[in-house]
Amino acid sequence: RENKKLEKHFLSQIENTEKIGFSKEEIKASFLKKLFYNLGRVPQVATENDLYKALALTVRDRAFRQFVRSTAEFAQKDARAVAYLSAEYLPGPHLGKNLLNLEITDETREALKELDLDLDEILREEVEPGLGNGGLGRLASCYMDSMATLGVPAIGYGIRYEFGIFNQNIKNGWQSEETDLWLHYGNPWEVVRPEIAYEIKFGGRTEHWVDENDKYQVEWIPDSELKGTAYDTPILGYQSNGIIMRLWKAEAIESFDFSVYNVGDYYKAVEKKMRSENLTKVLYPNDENLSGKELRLKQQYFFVSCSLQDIIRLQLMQGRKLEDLHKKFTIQLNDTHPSIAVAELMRLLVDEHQMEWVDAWNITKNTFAYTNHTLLPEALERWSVGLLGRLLPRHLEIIYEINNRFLNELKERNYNGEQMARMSLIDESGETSVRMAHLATVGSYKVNGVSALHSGLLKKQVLNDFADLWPEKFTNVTNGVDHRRFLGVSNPRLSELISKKIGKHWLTDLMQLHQLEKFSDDKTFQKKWMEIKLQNKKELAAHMEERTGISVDPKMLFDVHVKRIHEYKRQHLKVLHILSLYKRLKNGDDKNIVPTAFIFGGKAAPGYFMAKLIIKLINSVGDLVNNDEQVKDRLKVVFLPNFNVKQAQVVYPAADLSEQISLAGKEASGTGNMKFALNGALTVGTLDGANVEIREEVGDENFFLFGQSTEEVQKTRAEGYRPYKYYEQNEELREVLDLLISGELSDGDKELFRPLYNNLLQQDPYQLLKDYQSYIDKQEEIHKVWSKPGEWAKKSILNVANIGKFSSDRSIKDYCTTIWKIDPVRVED
Ligand code: 8GP
Repeated sequence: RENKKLEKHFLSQIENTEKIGFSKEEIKASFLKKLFYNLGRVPQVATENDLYKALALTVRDRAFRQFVRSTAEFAQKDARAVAYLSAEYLPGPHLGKNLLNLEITDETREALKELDLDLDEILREEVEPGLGNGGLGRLASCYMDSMATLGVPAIGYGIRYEFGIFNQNIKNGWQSEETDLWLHYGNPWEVVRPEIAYEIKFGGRTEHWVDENDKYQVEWIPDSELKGTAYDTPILGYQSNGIIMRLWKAEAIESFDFSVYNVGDYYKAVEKKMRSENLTKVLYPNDENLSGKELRLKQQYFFVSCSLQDIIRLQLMQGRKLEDLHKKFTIQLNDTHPSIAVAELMRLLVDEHQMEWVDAWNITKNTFAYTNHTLLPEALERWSVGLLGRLLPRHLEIIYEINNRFLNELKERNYNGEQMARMSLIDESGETSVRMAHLATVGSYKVNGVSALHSGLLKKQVLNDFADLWPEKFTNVTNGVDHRRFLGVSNPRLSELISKKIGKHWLTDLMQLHQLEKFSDDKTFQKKWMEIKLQNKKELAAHMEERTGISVDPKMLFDVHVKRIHEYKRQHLKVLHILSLYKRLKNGDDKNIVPTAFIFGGKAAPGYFMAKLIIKLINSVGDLVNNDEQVKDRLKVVFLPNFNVKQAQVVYPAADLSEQISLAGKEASGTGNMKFALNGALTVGTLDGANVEIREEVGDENFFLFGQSTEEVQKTRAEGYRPYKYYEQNEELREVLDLLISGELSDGDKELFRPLYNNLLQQDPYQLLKDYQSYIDKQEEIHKVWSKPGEWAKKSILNVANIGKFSSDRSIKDYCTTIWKIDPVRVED
C-alpha cells in the first residue's frame, strides 16, 4: 500500500495516547495502533480488510466501554433483566451503526481523510452476519438495538452458525446457492469466552428411583455430550448503553478422544470433535416452513440449554436464590424455536437443582413469555414423539407430565374429550407429535402476536381454545424497526434534511417526525425531498447495474418488492401486473403508464420449488421486457441478487412504491413495510399484518389499498373458490396468464412455467386471480398520482411524518410495560 500520509502519521500517532477518546485525533491514534499492534501491519502492506478490521477494533473498544458501564449500572440497580432467546439474528453490518450510536461518524470520517482513506470504502468491506432467514431474525436485531438504547438490561442468546444464510446467485435466471463464509476473514466484533461453556447431552435413557429421603430422583444417562462456548458481540444503543449478543458455538468436550488416540487411531480421535462442531455449522434456510430435521431440533435444544444454564449461573453468581429466578429474569421466546426451554428449565430445576415439581412449574410459567410470528400451518413447529424421545428422552417425559397436569386441569373445568384433544401438547391425529406452540403457550405467562390483526387472529383461530381459557395471557405488541439503522445510517441525506428542519431528537423519539407534517405542502421542501430521493435512486441504479448489468433510468418510478420469496407474499401477482402493462404497451395502449422500474429481491428456500420458479419467472419477464425496443424505456425489471441487510440499506431509501401485497390474513406483521414508509415510499398493500396499522397512521389517502380483507378471503374460500372463473371472465387476465405457457418467456418452452399456471388456475391458494383486478385498478391510480409530482411528494412526506409508531423503541416500551414489567435504566454520559 502506497500511502505517504498514513506512513508519516503511523509511529507518532500510535505513541500518542492511551485513553479511549472520541475526538478525531484519538480515533486516528487508536486506528493506527490497532493496525500495528493487533494486526501487525504497516501501511505499505495493509489490505482493505486490514483497514476495516483496524477500524472495527477501534470502535469495538468504545463499544465494550459502554457495555461494561451499563452492566455495572444494571448490577448496582439490581434490575430485572430480559433474556431474549432467538434462533436467528440479522444484525447487519456493525461498523456504520456503531459509529452512529457513538456519534463519531464525522470524526472518524475526518480522521481517515487525514490518512487519505475513505470511510465509505472501508464500510463496504464488512461482511454481515447472516444468522437469520428474514423478518424474524431482523426483528430480533432491531429489538437488541432498542433494548440497548432504552437501557433494558438484556442479553440476546442465539447460535453462532459458522455458515449463515446462503449467498444467492442468479444463473440463467435461476437461484443458485453458495455457502456463506462470513467468518472467513475473521470477525472483529466478537470475543470468545472459553470459560463460559456448558455441557449439553443428547440421547440415551433415564433412570428413576426414590432416594433415602423419599425423594423421587431421575437421572438422564445420555449417549453423547458436547459443549457450547459463548461468543459475545457488544450491541450498542444510541448515545448510551451497550448490551451483549451471546451466541453459542458447539465443540467437543475434549478436542481428542485420548482413549482412541492412545491406541493410535488419530483420525477417529478427531472425528468426534468434528461431529460435535457440525451442530452449529449451518443455519436452516427455511422461512415459514419447518424442516423437521433432527439437526435442527438439536440446534434448538443446544442453544436453549446453554442459555438457561448461563441464566441460572448469573442468578446464583449474584447471590440470588433460584426460587426468585422469575423475579429477576424474564425469558422471551422468539417464536417456538426455543420453546423446548419450557421442558429444559423444568429439568434443570427439578432434576439438577432438586426443586419440587410444583415450585419449579410456578417459576417456569412465570419466567417465559412467547411471541408467535406466524399463522401459516406449515410453519407451526411440531416434533415427532419418536424423534424427540430419542434425542431428549428426559424432556419427552417432562412434556408428558406437563401435559397430564394440564389436561387434568381442563377436566376439572369440564372440558370434553374433543376440546382436550385439540388443546393437548401431544397431537395424536397423525404421527404422534409434540405441538411446540402449545408447549410455549402453556409454559408462558404471556403470549403475543406481532400486529393487531395477527394477535386477533391468533386468539380467534390458532390458539383460540387457550385464549378462551386464559384471556389475560394474550396480548399484542406490534412490531417496530430500528429507525436509527434504516433511516439514520442508511439514508444520510434524508436524515440530514429532517434534522435540519426539526432537530435530531427524532433519533431517540420517532414521534418527533410529526413535526414534518407542516412542511408537506411547502414546495421548496417538497423539491428538496424529491431531490434526495432521486440521489438515492441514482445510487441504487448504479449498484444494480454493477450487480446485474441492467441499467435503469433513476427518473422512473421505482416500484419495489423485496422480501423472502413465498407464494403467500405474492411476488407473482406483481409479475402479472408487469405482464399486463407489457401487453398494453405492445398493443399501443400507453395511457396512464408511467416509466417504471420493477425491482425485486429476496431468497427462496432451496427446497421450495414454486418460489424458485417465481424467481426464474421474474428474470424471464426481465429478459423479455428489458430487451424489447418498443417498451424498454417504459418498463424495466431487475432482480437484485442476494437481498440482505446491507443491500436493504441501499434499496429502502431509493424506493418510491412499496409492494406489500400478501393475501390478507397471511403476513403476521411485515417489517419491510415500515422501513419503506420510513424512507418516504408510498405503500400499495392489502389489509394484512401491520399494513392495517400503517394505513391508520399515515391516513388512507396516503396509502394505496386493494384486495380482499381477511374476512372476505375466508368467505371466498368457504364459498368454494374457483379461480378458473376469473380466468374466463377477465380477458386481460387470461391473456397475461396464457403468456406464461406461450413459450414467449422461455425460449419456446411451453412447459417451464406450467406448474405456476396450473396452480393458479386450479387451486390458487393465495387468491391472486380474485385480487387481480383490484390490484390492476389501484396501480392505474398510482401511476396517475406519480404524474403529479407535488401530490406524490406530499404523500411521501406525510408517510414519514406519521410513521413514528413503528420504531422498535415503541415496541420495546410496549414489551416492558405489558409483558416484562421492567423499568429501563438508561445510562448516559
Ligand atoms: C416473520 C413474519 O412472516 C413477518 O410477518 C413478521 O414481520 C416477522 O416474522 C417478524 O415478526 N416470520 C418469520 O420470519 C418466520 O417465521 N421465520 C421462520 C424462519 C423462522
